Amino acid sequence: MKKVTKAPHQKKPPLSTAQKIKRRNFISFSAFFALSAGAVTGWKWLLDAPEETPGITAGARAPLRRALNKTELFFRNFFGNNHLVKTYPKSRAASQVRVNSLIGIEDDPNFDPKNWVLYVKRKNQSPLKISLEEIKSLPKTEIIYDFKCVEGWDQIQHWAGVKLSDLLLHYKLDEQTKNQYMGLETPNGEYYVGLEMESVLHPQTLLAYEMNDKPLTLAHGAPLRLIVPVKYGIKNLKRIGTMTFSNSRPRDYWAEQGYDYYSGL
Ligand SMILES: Nc1nc2c(c(=O)[nH]1)N[C@H]1C(S)=C(S)[C@@H](COP(=O)(O)O)O[C@H]1N2
Ligand SMILES: [Mo]
Repeated sequence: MKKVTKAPHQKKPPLSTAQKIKRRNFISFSAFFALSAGAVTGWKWLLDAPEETPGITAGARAPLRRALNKTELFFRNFFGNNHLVKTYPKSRAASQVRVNSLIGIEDDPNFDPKNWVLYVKRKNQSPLKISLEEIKSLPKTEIIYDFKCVEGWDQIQHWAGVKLSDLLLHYKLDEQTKNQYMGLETPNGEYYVGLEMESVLHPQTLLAYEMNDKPLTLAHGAPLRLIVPVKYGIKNLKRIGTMTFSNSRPRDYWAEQGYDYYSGL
């Protein structure tokens, strides 16, 4: 009789299905126990972690609070004043700038830009009257960005003027900026917009008196128009006559027609 000997190089027989299941179960359970141990250790670490100063954050554990703070910071940076609209080199700016609509401009034939002043209405005080010369004496800021209209067109445009926040600071209107909203209207009151203070104070928001390094044309809002890059065109009021402050939403021409009041980008 021949002796049957296993050759030393012979492969192990393949695992049966039952063996495979056993082995998988073993691996799964080992992993489960290892992860559980890790989770318990992590949980204990969290419980033993110092509490945040009570009263400020309702006693959340410091590591959790740190995560929350990071999240909040992310959203504030994203939606707040540190989120800047993309800008372009001057060479990209359109030379033929589109004129879109002229409500409050074409229907005011007696308007004389030479007699123009900006009226700033203040609670319990007489309105401030600011001339274009005074506005031009403040630091000039320019921006080249993609202007977007809700009607579906956009164009890279170049505007210059005074930062709205600079003007508010210069005329010591900080008390007024504690209000939630600013309202802006044409001198004849036929076009009007409302803006939340966050967009008003945004570092790219301008009161513009120049386009492509030249004084504004009447069709583009001379002598002074709003450029608020975080908003659609409808909020960029041309020919500003009056400025108001309030804690309730100021009237807004297109919001009254059913457009989004915020109209942000
Ligand atoms: N006074 C006034 N401002 C206005 C408008 C308007 O009709 N009247 N139209 C708005 C809209 S819808 C857009 S898209 C922009 C267009 O500005 P532009 O004509 O300089 O391109 O102005 C905004 N400001
Ligand atoms: Mo628009």
